[in-house]
Amino acid sequence: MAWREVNFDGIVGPTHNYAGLSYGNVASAKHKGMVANPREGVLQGLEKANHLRSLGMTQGVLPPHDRPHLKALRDHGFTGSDADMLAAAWKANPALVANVSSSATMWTANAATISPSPDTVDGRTHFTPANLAAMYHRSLEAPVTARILKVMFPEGDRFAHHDPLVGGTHMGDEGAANHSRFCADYGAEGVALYVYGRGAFANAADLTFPGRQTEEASRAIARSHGLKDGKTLFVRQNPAAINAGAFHNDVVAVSNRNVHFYHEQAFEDPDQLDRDIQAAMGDVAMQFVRVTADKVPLADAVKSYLFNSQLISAPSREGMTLILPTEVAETPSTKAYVDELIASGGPIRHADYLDVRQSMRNGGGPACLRLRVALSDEDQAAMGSNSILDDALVETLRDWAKKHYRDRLAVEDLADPKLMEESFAALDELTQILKLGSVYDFQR
Ligand code: SUG
Repeated sequence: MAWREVNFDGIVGPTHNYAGLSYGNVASAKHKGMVANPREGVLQGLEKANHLRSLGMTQGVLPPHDRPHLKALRDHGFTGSDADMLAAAWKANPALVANVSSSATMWTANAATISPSPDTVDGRTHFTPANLAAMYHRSLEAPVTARILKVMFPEGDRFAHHDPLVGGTHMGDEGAANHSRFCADYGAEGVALYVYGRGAFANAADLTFPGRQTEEASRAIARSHGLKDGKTLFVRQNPAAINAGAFHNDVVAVSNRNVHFYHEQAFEDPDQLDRDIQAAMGDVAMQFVRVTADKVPLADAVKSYLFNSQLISAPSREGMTLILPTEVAETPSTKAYVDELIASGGPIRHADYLDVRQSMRNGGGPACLRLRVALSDEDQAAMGSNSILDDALVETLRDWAKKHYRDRLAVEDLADPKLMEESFAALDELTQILKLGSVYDFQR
């Protein structure tokens, strides 16, 4: 039985904009008010996904969500037609409209936490959509994410779905962005590392920015997924990293199979963590690629998103490949580091730089844009929907994006009822292309 890691990239939505909504995410704050180009954003994302496919990876997509999210406006007491509600909400509270219009669902590393079947006691792959409780605009995502995942991975003897955690920010959960899985191969039993920002009931006085993920949330997910004894680790993110703008652990660390690539300031005691991971892995030798601050200062890591790269085992290449944002090539310390890393003959042999600037300006690099799922041939055959890319689907999605997306979107445009109509028309067509059924509220 063959196994692979499938990356499901979030398609950038038609309302992609820069409203500066995420406190603690320095890129989002820095680009607040800038004019966005949703069409360029969606095409950059598809280009990245297609690049992975060209390397022999199996590549899927996840759709954007319905924005503006009219259900949220109704929950705020707005009534009448869709256009009436949008107009009244914009008049009453433009920031609310910006929040319910965000295209943040593109960052699918935050969609869910997934434990593949080799790691679970019942031998099923478990999914928990992230509640994203820390940020209002993202807290709207979980119900639709849950519906989409259930269509793509039907509940049954292969796939098991859990409800998003309840408990508000005390049980704040940001999904796979704070979860790493180490293994010899994707189909072998793995070790899950959960990284949290704070304890749910502790006073994290050392944080200036929000610690979005709590330890209790991480432990609840590991428990409900039925992970095997001795195969889970929980560690706190270094508060210095959060305060420097690493609002998710995947801004300072990334893993693939037996390789952990991370900044030395990602964790308070990296030596201890290396030992703990190695002990849990048993006979499988880990390779730790620790980047020191004298080579790459933490600020450069956060600015360039060096660690928000995708670390992949491409079937067409010897050794692992880093899929990096072009910002890494433009930052002298990170460019020099990557050149040295590739020349060193270690496990990471290739560096591919891709332009995902539309997403990067909101703090979303290559790794934020994808949700990883380890799947066997049989798992893949059991999937629902038409969400795995082939030549035809890539072409269809490019044409679809060019037909529906604007090339200019300022925050004020979010008040435009025509944008809402365009967005819903695009998404309605997309659910047909991806064979997802009626997953959006406006279709129900
Ligand atoms: O949650 N940005 C996202 C970026 C998520 C990146 N994901 C990972 N690191 N895995 C966030 O902060 C900004 C939206 C705005 O400002 O309009 C935003 O939501």
